[in-house]
Amino acid sequence: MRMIDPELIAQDNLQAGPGLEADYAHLAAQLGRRGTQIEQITEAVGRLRVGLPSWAVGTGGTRFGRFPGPGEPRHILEKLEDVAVIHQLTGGNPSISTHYPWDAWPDYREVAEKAAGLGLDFDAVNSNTFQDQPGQALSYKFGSLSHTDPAVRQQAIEHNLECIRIGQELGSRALTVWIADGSNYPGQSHFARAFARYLESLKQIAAGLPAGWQLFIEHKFFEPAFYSTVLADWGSSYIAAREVGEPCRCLVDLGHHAPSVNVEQIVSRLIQFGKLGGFHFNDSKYGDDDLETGSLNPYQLFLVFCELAEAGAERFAYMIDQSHNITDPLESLIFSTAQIQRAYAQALLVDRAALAEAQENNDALLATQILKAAYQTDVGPILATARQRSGGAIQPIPTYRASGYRQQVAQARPRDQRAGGGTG
Ligand code: AFD
Ligand code: MN
Ligand code: MN
Repeated sequence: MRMIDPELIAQDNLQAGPGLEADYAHLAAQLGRRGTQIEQITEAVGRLRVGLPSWAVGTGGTRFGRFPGPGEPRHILEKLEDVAVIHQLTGGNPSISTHYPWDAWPDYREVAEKAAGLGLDFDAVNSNTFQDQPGQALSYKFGSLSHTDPAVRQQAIEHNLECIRIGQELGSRALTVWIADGSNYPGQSHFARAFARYLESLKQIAAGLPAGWQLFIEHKFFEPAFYSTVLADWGSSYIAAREVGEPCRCLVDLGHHAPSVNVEQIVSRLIQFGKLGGFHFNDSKYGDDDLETGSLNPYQLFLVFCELAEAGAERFAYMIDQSHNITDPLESLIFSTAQIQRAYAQALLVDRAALAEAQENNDALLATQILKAAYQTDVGPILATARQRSGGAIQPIPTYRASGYRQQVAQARPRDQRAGGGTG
């Protein structure tokens, strides 16, 4: 089933097609002179899968408030529809990452069937032990997997095992665990004991993973714990992934580092020692701002992709994790997907042999110029061509606006005040 009339996309593409063909041919000639075959880049961009989180299609918010937009999805089935719209336009977002209990549903076969009908599959399932749910026996106020009370830890472990069971029904192949555990005051928590308890819990979750599944752990240096967090940084994450063993890998959420931290070097380290699992993409100026990927620091994103492209980018899991507080979330996700594809295409343009030589010769300026030459190439025609070939739109945001989808769902989905979105 197609959410947007394919005829509308075809019509829009017909209009934009001739201009794109001319731009693509020009870029192909330009890259050819540099010894790069444009088709290889276009195909690689077309193969990149960028997962979308179920929580990003609703309006996000901050602890000061939330300003819901019209036609927000009220449950998982409607979230699937929104993701299908994005994928139809971009051709690059074939999977959705669900979060429990936010996406709880009485019959997961129905969810799986709906997704299959829309041409979507399921990315990692996410557990939630950072909020208390109505009727929950024990509170996570003072932590979950690292809690001092073994009964609370057990409850959190069981929730994660339940997420795995749901994921099996949906066809997911990974569980992502982000915990809010930490402390707000010096002395509140014993660093080593809390970390040991976390590791013990994580091992029990890993023991419940079906064959072929991965366990992704997501570090974050602050918030909602404002003095320390149990899994604060990539070092702790690496140690945890190593302790837990093969199925466990580190997930890098770009916003989970202090400003100015060299994230691309972290990515390199995790790749070098076999523990990079994947990404939560977003952008930030101050903290875990969850802004659109590439909206502030596109060069950092490019540098991250330089590390990935060298290692073979298709080995890792990519997802967007953003909070759209004042925009139409679908537009933000389309925009962000293109930013990710752009960074990847640019990274594939880096003249690796020349770079290696410059590095060997300690030619600092030449080395950095080689990166800039790739970064400053406008790869827009490659992205648009990859989209068009996948049945998507050459200009996805104008086509989305012209489709009237937002107006339709505003009618069809009367506002439910309880429905949330974003993670704040
Ligand atoms: C929070 C965390 C983290 C996580 C998300 C969903 O900061 O980014 O991925 O919740 O669990 O935003
Ligand atoms: Mn995240
Ligand atoms: Mn976050």
